[in-house]
Amino acid sequence: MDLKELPSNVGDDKVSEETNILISCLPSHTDFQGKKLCNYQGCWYYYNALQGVLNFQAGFKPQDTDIILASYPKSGTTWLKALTVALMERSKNHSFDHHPLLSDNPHGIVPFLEIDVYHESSSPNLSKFSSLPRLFSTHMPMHAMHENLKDSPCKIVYVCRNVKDTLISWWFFGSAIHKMEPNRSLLESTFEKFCNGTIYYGPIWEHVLSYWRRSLEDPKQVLFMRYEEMKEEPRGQIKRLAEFLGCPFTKEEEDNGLVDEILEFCSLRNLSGLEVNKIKKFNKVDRKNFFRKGEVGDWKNYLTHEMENKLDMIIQEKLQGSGLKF
Ligand code: PAP
Repeated sequence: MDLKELPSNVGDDKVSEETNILISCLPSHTDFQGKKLCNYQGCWYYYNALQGVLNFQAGFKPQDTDIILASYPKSGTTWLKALTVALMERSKNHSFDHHPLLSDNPHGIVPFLEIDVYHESSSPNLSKFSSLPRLFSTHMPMHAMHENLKDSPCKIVYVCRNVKDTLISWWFFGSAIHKMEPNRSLLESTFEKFCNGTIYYGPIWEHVLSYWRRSLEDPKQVLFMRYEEMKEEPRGQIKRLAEFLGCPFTKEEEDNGLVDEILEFCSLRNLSGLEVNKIKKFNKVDRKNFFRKGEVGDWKNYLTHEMENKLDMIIQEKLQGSGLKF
């Protein structure tokens, strides 16, 4: 497939001379289509994404009120973004009639630091983030942001998802953006790469653990959320999110049913049905591809027992002693 049709972070045409020199010293790998990845600070990036990470690390200065929504890809990012936007906007948009989520995709409203904002420059124009708090997102692991954030009280919300469902979601998404049928051969290669960690933003265990540990060290800075808990008890989880963000629901809002209204507005069914999420592209990806089934346990329909056992063993080994379980 022509690289021009793929998201630009997947390519290698935005890389500076200096970054090329760095890359030549880093461990490297290729994905199933031969696109190049390199390992920087323990995480695998496509070359353009690495350039974005380096630009971010060189230029990002947090403000105290910044909010960063973080995730491993396919873990519930779109949902978390929509919920956060709806929570922050609720004082302005009581009726949901002129809501920002009606005119843009959650990814357009809450851009990725390394993939969008700092993609091409370490000093981007941040004027569109003039209203506070500034809302950003990232798929970088926590340690990639450590130096930039170490003296900042800014808040980070991390959403984590069952590894097996994340893998299946990734397989479907990867197939869709490459305009392929989600076939077994691609599932098997995605599975292998998940297992050995050589996948974009992988290894997933290091990613999740980086935020898990930080959330234990400083629960005021990092809120660790789980996709499965958001599905199981959405009301409790959205209230937890609102409290962490410093905008808890008032009794009046609760009595007026606002919690349920926001949940319904941000539901997969509602968001995927909005015209704005059906027609346009985000970073060359059809917006509709960010919405699929949104189920817990969909992996059972696709992974063999052998795959399940292998992943379980790896998960157990990697998370041992961390207190985190899947
Ligand atoms: P991204 O990393 O590319 O942004 P992300 O949003 O993290 O993707 O994950 C996509 C998954 O979230 C999809 O899961 P599935 O493939 O298992 O179905 C998608 O369906 C699901 N998702 C998107 N929006 C919502 C939502 N509003 N509620 C619940 N799940 C959602």
